[in-house]
Amino acid sequence: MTVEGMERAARILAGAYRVVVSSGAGMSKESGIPTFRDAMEGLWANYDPQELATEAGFRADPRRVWSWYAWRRERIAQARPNPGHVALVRLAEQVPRLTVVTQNIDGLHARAGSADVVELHGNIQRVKCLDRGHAYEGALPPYADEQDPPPCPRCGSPLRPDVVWFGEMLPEKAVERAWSLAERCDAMLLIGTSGTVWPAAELPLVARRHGARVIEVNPTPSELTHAADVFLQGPSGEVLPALVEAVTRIRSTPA
Ligand code: BV8
Repeated sequence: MTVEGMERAARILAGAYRVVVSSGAGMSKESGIPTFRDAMEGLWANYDPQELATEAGFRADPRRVWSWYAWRRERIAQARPNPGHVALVRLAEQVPRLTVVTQNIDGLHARAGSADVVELHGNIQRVKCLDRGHAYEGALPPYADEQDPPPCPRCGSPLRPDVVWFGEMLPEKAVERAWSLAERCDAMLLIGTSGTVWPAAELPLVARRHGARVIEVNPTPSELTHAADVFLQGPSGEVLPALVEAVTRIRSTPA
């Protein structure tokens, strides 16, 4: 990450009215949550997330998929927002409008204090039933630690995590809001995503097409780096605090 790159990125953000952050699993890596592309750890080393995170995978082996999510929920419960999440809360105090659009289901942006978060792929702390979509917010029903997916209290069909599985449509309202913000923003801050999962990967391309400047933060180039005006190479937990400090300095210096 060069000093010039950081300065350029800070100037873009300091001059922006509407900023959209688009975050992926890399944002939560420094909170101890493995990304999808990390070799799946321990118990899950030999399972493919793209097989488990599907309705077919759930119907084929409900206990295995329910346990995978219970294991992930447990890891997320022990995780804390990292300095990258906190830096985005600080950034929202520096720019007039900032919305976080995330592919992550861990809820860490909200837990860090981000007030305006769009969850494109749902949230692991919510469950819904397989047949009717009856949703249950917040603390899981008392049987959450059961091995098998519990029955929906209203219709009896198995409960499943309220997340978007591969092959499933994204929540309509989240898509509408995210794409409309991407079309209208002055700058998009793209953080910790490989850009391999669609349609979320399209967001920076939409923003760019509508004249926004795109800044990417990632330790390695992604499939979207070609669309970035500035690429800040490094972990978000280190880059974002430095970036927001530079934005704050520029915005507090009289023009
Ligand atoms: C759909 C919830 C309509 C579940 C997830 C074109 C258009 C539309 C669909 C498709 C399409 N092409 C293909 C598809 C199908 C599919 C898809 O994209 N497949 C991929 C694999 C090719 N898309 C879908 O199925 C979507 N549905 O479009 O519906 C439809 C319906 C039927 C048929 C066609 C279309 C639904 C996709 C949502 C799936 N659900 N999550 C769960 O979590 O269990 S996806 C899940 O994986 C995450 O949410 C996230 O989106 C994705 C992981 O990606 P990343 O976040 O980018 O993370 P990744 O591990 O890949 O990379 C980590 C990055 O972090 C790396 O770049 C790394 O360098 C960086 N990093 C590492 N350390 C750090 C760091 N960065 C910063 N700091 C660090 N310290």
